Amino acid sequence: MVSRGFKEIAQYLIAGEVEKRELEKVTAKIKPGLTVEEAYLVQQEIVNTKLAEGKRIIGPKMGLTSQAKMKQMNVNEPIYGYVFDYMRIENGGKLRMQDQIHPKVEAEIAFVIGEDIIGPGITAEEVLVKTEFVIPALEIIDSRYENFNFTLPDVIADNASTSRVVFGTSLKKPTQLDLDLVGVTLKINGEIKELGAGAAVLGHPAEAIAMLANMLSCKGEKVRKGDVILSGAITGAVMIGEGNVVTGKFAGLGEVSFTVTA
Ligand code: OOG
Ligand code: MG
Repeated sequence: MVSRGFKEIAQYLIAGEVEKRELEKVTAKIKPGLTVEEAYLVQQEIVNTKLAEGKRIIGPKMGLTSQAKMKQMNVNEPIYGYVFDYMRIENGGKLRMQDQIHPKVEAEIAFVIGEDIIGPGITAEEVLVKTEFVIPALEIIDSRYENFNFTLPDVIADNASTSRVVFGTSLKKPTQLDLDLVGVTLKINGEIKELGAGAAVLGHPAEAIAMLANMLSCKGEKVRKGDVILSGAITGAVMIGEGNVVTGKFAGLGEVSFTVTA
């Protein structure tokens, strides 16, 4: 066991992503005592590296915001990470297995932010006022860790398993529907694998964005006008593989889909 700095841990994780290779957990291989605060510093190094490579942030994202996800991953706190432009797949497009390690899909409601949201003390109501549109989304997560097995600091350091995202094309004002009551089905090859409602995410998906604004405020950051933000999976994530046609259907928000190829 060698003690290494946050930059080196970030490089270790980026190598897993780029080389599509499963890694041993950071807390097992490099730094057993990694704290949550340190893990966010590792994540920041990953973000800085990607920005220096010319990649652009679409928005921060929230994860582990539903009981279904927290139970599935055995981690009991919401986290955030960052989604970049190179991760985006067009609606109806293709996810290539060769770009992934062991991908899973999640159905989420995304928020298109119309005005900066600066914590602390932000409420879901304020988020809804400052949200321009809500859109349906499918997130593809691809933990760099063996068997998607991690602790809270490990998954934070790994940019919250973020890998790809597909946004739907329908834009709804958040006042046009009750986001907590939006029913969602997640189908693979026409078969329902998971289903739920927006309320699974902290009672209301806007709560996740409020929590994000409040978490970001601890380091002097904010939710920004123009950010497109995933509020977290409504149901458990589902393993996907070559040949799968994945469809998320959201009541009042429309459909999102993609196909998995070799
Ligand atoms: C961490 C990412 C969780 C969500 O929506 O809950 C996430 C993981 O489960 O690997 O993106
Ligand atoms: Mg997610």
